[in-house]
Amino acid sequence: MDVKAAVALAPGQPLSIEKVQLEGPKTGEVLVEIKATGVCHTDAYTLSGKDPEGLFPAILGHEGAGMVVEVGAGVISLKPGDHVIPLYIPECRQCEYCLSLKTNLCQAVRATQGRGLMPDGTSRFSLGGEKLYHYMGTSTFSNYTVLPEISLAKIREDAPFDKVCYIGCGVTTGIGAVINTAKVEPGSKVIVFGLGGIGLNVIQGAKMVGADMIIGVDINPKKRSLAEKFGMTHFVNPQEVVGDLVPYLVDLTKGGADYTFECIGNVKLMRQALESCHKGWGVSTIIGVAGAGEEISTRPFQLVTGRVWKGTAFGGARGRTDVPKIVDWYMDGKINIDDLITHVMPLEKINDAFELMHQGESIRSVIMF
Ligand code: NAD
Ligand code: AHE
Ligand code: ZN
Repeated sequence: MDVKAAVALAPGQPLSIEKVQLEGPKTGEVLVEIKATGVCHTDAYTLSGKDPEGLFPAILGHEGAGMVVEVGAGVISLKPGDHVIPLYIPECRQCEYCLSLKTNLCQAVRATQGRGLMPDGTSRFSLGGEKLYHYMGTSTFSNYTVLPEISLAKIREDAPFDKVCYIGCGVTTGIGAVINTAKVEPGSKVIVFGLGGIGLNVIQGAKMVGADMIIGVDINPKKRSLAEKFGMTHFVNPQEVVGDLVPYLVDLTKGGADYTFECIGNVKLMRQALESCHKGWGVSTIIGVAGAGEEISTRPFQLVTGRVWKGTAFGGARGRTDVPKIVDWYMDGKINIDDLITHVMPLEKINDAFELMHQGESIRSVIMF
């Protein structure tokens, strides 16, 4: 079938709106009509050419919501009409990783997904006869896409697509990092580096679990008021700090934070986030994605003296199990998504969403099909 998609033809170039050809679902696959998709910083990262797994031409997008149109042979958990959120980390419930219950990093389709292909090693998308790569197993910048059954979370039908699409990445990543990965306790002191679409959800999660002090660090002062609305108690602009940021934060927290989160993708700030942690027990969680070839460093003494460095993908969430619950939280008013969606636009305007992100003007832009 012909579908409408924003195609990343080459790194660093604007997306191109094209009529693309999409093959139907094969065994174990599902055709989904995407109703809405968020634009995450990771899409911009891959488009920039800094992602070692970035392939071109491709259809990016990994923060969608939509409806099942058709299922391939052998699909048992979904049927046409079901509402779904695509998962860039699937949950097969059968692989060594899923069965370990120690990680959410299901590996069932990871190898082919990382090569921009469906599990059988082929692509369903093409443009004028030329193969297009899938992206993160989701390719939500298309009004129709094909995914493995295990890469779809079935959600309730009264949840609005234009809001819950954000649960497909940013909301779950931020809140999940607090609850599943760091396991922040009530009364904690927390520092969040980066107050964008992820960092504000970390703040929302920290507030939910009862953190006392929630410090937000960002070079953009325009992020302050929304962060305060979500529970930030102190704002620090590194450009206004006299001297080094780390001793300033250690002083502000009277010895260091119990938990810090890096939500930018900057390896220098990852180090500062670790070193702002409390001696003996502080835990720093890396969420931000750094460019190809970049490395983190610190003095090993930071770890010897009890600080812990962690990382998280999709907030440690097991998608098919946890995403429907997070949709319920939203529908029950336990979490705020609406105030984080600052811009809504049609697919034709998707390059504006990237521009707004780069200008620091948006938290989340949502594309509605
Ligand atoms: P965003 O662009 O919305 O937010 C980034 C924020 O960082 C902005 O507010 C910006 O002003 C701030 N910032 C930039 N440079 C800074 C500096 N030097 N000091 C302080 N603040 C600075 O991005 P986002 O969508 O929130 O994504 C954040 C990061 O998280 C990205 O690297 C993204 O790829 C990554 N991410 C990771 C996961 C995961 O599963 N690990 C999931 C989603 C996103
Ligand atoms: N492809 C990159 C890494 C990108 C990355 O870290 N992706 C995160 C999700 S970011 C969502 O906005 C993730 O889930 N990683 C786990 C995985 O298996 O991909 C690289 O460096 O190669
Ligand atoms: Zn994302």
